[in-house]
Amino acid sequence: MTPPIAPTSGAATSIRSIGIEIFYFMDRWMDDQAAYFATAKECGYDGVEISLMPHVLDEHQRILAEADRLDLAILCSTGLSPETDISHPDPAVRRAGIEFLKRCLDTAHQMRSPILGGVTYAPWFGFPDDDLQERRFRSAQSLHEVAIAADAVGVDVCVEVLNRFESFMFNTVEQANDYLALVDHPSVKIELDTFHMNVEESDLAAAVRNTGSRLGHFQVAASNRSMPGKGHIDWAGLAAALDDVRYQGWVVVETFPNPEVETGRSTHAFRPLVADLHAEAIEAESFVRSHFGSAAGPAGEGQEL
Ligand code: LER
Repeated sequence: MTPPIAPTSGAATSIRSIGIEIFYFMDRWMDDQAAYFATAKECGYDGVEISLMPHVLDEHQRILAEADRLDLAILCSTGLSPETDISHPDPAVRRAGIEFLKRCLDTAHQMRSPILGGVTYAPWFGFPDDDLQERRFRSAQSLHEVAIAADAVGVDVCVEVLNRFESFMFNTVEQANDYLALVDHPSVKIELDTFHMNVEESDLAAAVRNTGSRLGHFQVAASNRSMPGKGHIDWAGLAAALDDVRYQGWVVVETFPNPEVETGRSTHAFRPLVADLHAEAIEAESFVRSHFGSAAGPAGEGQEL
């Protein structure tokens, strides 16, 4: 599942794998994620990004077996609850969060995922009214301990940069770089998503370059969270920036397109973002593979992670 590294001489390209976040196909967060793997495979994807919610940890072997049956790779993400908030002032809550993330890392390792991505630093949509800088310090300190466990199992922890309406922790690459400096461990990387970047960054390609070798995961959606290829993002410019930072990880389509169901409603889709779920997943796979599926780069130089 690791994409090949460029050979050692001459102009070179390596292949990037293309995935889809499985919630795209799902109505409710608690539905069985594995039930949609066959559809993702039919749409042409190399892998599926899943969320390691607590009940998923308990049944990860069944989920992995279904992915293996379909020859699909798995990428793991997760999220924290108010009870597992690693930025919380109460050390017992932070401890619960650190132990939860360590369990997710073990599971990600067993599922052969190179990353544990998502909102791994505080609860998604959590906006506390106490000192936010203290929250950032505590979160980074907790994540340092998690990173040591990540290193031991060879999985990178990625922190997703979200827009201001979904997290306070960091909303730009510049802020995420500052947070990573506080964490101070090479097993923690940055996850970027073109939808969030479009809200917060002045120049998306420059933001990718500013992430550099810290880029650990890349998600794509249009500027208005319809499918990649629509909207006004400069896809060719982003592809060039990924090449410049020698990104060799996955490129994953992520959107929650249906306003009639829980996954869409809770991510603020109040109008349909796709007309035909299946057909647009196929179109997006082809668009993303043609733009991002191969990484041009100086020969012999893999990504420095
Ligand atoms: C939500 O906007 C999002 O981007 C997810 O990846 C959060 O887990």
